[in-house]
Amino acid sequence: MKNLFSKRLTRLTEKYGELISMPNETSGIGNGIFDRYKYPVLTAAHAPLFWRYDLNETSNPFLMERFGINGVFNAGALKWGDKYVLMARVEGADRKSFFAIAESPNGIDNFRFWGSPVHMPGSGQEETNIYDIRLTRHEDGWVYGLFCTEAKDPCAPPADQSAAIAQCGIARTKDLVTWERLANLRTHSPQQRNVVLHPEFVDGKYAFYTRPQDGFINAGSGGGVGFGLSASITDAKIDEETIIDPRIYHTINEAKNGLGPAPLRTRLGWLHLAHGVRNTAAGLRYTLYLFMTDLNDLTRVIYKPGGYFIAPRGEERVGDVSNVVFSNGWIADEDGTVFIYYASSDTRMHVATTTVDKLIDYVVNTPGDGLHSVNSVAALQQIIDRNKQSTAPSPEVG
Ligand code: M1P
Repeated sequence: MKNLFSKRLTRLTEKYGELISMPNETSGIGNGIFDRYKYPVLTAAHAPLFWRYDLNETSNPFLMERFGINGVFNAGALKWGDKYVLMARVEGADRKSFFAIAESPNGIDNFRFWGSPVHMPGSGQEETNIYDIRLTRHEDGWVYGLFCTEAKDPCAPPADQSAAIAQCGIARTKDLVTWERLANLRTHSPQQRNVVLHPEFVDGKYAFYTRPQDGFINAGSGGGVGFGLSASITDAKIDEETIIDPRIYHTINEAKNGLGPAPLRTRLGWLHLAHGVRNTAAGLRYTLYLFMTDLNDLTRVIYKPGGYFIAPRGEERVGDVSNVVFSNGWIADEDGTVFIYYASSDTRMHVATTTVDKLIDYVVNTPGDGLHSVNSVAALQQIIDRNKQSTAPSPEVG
């Protein structure tokens, strides 16, 4: 038995060490807008062995996994000193999610989880599950985490064991270890998910991006990404939500949408990353898109490229909830590099890299969605015609 335990432990330790120190590299030639990477940056297998296994031979002679991890995805992100930090949604085999922090020296590989998961205090209200944190370094000096807090719908009939209510939980920290839980956000919408705190005060108030929704899954009359102000953060309440990025028929976000991470301030405007959802015969398809709002009027969209920015590709398309990419974390470095952390199919985390300048070029110069095929053809023809007139040598332009 001793042989079995120690052999297995040696093998597990070797494999784990190889995984967490594996270098990452860009994959393919890319589209000029961003680079994808060959390997995911965080997976269930990155969870430390000392979380998953009882490493005592007496109590676990077969060295069995005692706490299964199902997925690591939908991570908030922050530069912390010189480290790239992800606050991931870790989902156990029991389907409960919790948060855990992993850090990397370079943002693209060698992510290692901190010793223990985050012990997020409760809100005093019924709370079954917490997930999808957005981290905001606010100008008031705190780091805030806004996340979805979910509980069983108390009005659901006993036969319905899946009806749930989603609300926005709020917590703040100075060290990413100790979190102070604040009251959940109150709005007039029956449910909220994908709520994000803006990093700056607006008219002396805390500004929130929201996603009002009628039901747990369906946005219903919740018309898209909303915006609202609250005088208080310790007891946040939004009286008026303005929809700034509506759902639109026959686009990538016709079923629903939601903001990703907190927006980045650029010289031209606030850069936003969001997810859009459409229905297909195979189920919902989640893609990521970008838009930019005015620096002074945060409710005014000034640029919005048509279509998606990142869509699930290759193995990203398959997982627990297939055909999904989702992002709630990005990091802009001082040299202008942007690390976009996105999850695929509610299973694993990836990184894509680009620069602020490239993203600005993308939002300004990519044709908007003309909403009809005829307009798409016109936009395409414009590019073809410009290329025909161009003096640059281009043998393929007929
Ligand atoms: O399963 C895809 C995503 O579904 C939800 O996002 P949304 O509220 O926009 O539909 C969330 O549960 C999210 O965690 C999940 O990745």
